[in-house]
Amino acid sequence: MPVAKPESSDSRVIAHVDMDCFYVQVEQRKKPQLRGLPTAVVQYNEWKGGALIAVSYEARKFGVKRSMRGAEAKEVCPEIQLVQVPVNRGKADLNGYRNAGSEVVSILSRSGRCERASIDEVYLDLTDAAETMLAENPPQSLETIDEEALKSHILGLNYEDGSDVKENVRKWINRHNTDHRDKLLACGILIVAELRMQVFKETEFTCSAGIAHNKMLAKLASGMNKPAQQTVVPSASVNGLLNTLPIRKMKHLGGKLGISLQNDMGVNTVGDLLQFPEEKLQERYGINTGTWLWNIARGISGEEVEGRLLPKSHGSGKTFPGPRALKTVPAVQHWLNQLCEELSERICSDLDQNKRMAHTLTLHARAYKSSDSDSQKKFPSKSCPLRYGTAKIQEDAFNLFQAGLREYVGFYGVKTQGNHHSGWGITSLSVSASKIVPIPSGTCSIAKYFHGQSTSHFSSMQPLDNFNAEATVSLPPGVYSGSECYPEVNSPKAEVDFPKEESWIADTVPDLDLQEQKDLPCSLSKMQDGFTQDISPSLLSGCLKQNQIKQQRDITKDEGRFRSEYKGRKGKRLKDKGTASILELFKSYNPNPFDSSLSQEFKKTAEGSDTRLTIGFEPKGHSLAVGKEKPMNSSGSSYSRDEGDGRREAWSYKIDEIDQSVVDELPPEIQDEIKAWVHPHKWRPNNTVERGCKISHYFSPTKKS
Ligand code: DCP
Repeated sequence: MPVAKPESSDSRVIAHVDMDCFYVQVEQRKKPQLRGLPTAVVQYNEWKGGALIAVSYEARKFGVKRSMRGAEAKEVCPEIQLVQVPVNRGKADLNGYRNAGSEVVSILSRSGRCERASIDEVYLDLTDAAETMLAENPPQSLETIDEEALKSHILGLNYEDGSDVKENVRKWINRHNTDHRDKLLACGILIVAELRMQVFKETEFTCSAGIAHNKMLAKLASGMNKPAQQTVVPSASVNGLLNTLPIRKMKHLGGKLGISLQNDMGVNTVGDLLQFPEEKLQERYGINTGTWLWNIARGISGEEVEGRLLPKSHGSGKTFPGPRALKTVPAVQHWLNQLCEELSERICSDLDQNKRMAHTLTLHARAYKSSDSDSQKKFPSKSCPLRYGTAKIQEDAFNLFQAGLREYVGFYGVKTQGNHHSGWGITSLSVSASKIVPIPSGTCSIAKYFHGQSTSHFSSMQPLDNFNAEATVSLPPGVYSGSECYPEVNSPKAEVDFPKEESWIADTVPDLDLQEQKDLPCSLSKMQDGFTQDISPSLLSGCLKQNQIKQQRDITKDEGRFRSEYKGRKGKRLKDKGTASILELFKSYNPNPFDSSLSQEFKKTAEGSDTRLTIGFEPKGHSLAVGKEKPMNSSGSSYSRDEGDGRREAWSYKIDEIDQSVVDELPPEIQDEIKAWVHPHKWRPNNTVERGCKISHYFSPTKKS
């Protein structure tokens, strides 16, 4: 809930522009023969002719409504033209509508700060444009006023019976003896009328608009006179508008809060709120909400128009109503793959066109259990850091689903029911990509950007299947994080609306995929938050190709810097201690310049043992994780590639060759970890370790302890 600034004398000029029956207009532009005919766009679905999602104004006259199905619409309006939403991957393809919305945004954004609020809605802050007009070319001095502006509806403007409505509007716009705020609104009327005409000329789409001193009032006004009209809210008319406005029509009051105001406080219109002092509202609903309610009753809202032309998130979803509910894991996986493919395409084109990257992948589902007392339980939404590449998104989304399902039905339910009829059904699935941030300007290459993020909060050796582990995304310097930059989502209709970040899920397979990188020599692959980011060249097309050579140079330079810094600190000790050094291993191996910030694993294999010590080393973050695992190969050769583990870059190292001096070269906290892990009692401080008392002894199968 936004907390409003108590500004009662707001002199901004804000417009809310809303396209008329938008999907219908997009389809009519494609098929001009549909223009002027009662038309509706139906969702892909054979049942009863599919659900109507957009209805033309001609069809509305016959009583056709969005809640109807195609068959019902035909009953009330036999001549209605039903157009199906384009379909791709077995689901609605909204790209055409999104792109059409973008065309409109690009025109509207020419006049002031522009916020794309949904697929077909935009807020504009026209204050500067209005002030400039008032100073240079005020409406009062205009001899003729455009026809479109004269058709405006000015709330509170009383017409005498039989008087010329347009003449009244002209007089209002031309007034000299009025306050600065009304004069600014008069400028707003002219600017918005001009913009709407421009949109029509360039796109053939009509839109309606509300013009007021804040977003809340502008939004309320834009829907009052549709289609292709504009409505103005002078400050003197605010009370009149709100007095009769049903409380549930107000943004944020359509749900529980609105119901409580009606039932508990007897508030039926926004104006009814005026009777309560601020303290009373705060007492009942808390400080922020109480103040917000007090303000909206007076038409006060300090919410700013955000300068944002691009969506804050991308989503791809599909519903599976009634008998179409998904009842097996493979069926869910099939659809998840389709959704992820679409999502991947969209985030890649966002990266390519807008140089923006998404950081969070979220899975939402709606589900039911057929035999459950706890029928209120919702399928939990799950998020994890987003890895680029369709296969990775599909894999992660499926893992998120499985984690959600485990929580929803319980581990036992998932295991025992497997692929068979399961007692649960999924009625809606969606995946979304959020936390979309621009690659910082000044970052000359995308590779460098990834490089900057490699200070991971994850170790590469996280426990497998670490579901629900908390993790934090570290954004690179210069990239904003925090709630101001990711305010409440006003996400486009028909896209996914994201709840706040829910539980983070660690990747079940924290693989480094080095082999994959080799196969894709032009791909960029960097550890980001413990996950590998792969971006194929085809996805990055133009933007990446230009940068590749430079990226390689940047990374090699960065790696060099790291090495010299590290060496600077440790140099003296290295010299003294010869080559038996983990750092030397790291230095001597550079399979790929892009790998510099990937975790390198050095596996010290205990001869004859079936367990080995594995050390994951993050050069940039200087973090290290230690674990035991079964050896894949026990060649015992120093510095040999581990052949048994194709997925990871691994090194086998004779454990006998490691003595305390090697461990001494590691950062102290890592030394502590090793000491603690190896055996706290057996470890001797500084060079007092006995020759016969080697790490391998602790793993020896014959060792008794
Ligand atoms: N939409 C959708 N499903 C919904 C609501 C809307 O797919 N439940 C799509 C189709 C609409 C578009 O979003 O054309 C914009 O929605 P609006 O609510 O703005 O409605 P329209 O633009 O269709 O009509 P209006 O002129 O009343 O704004």
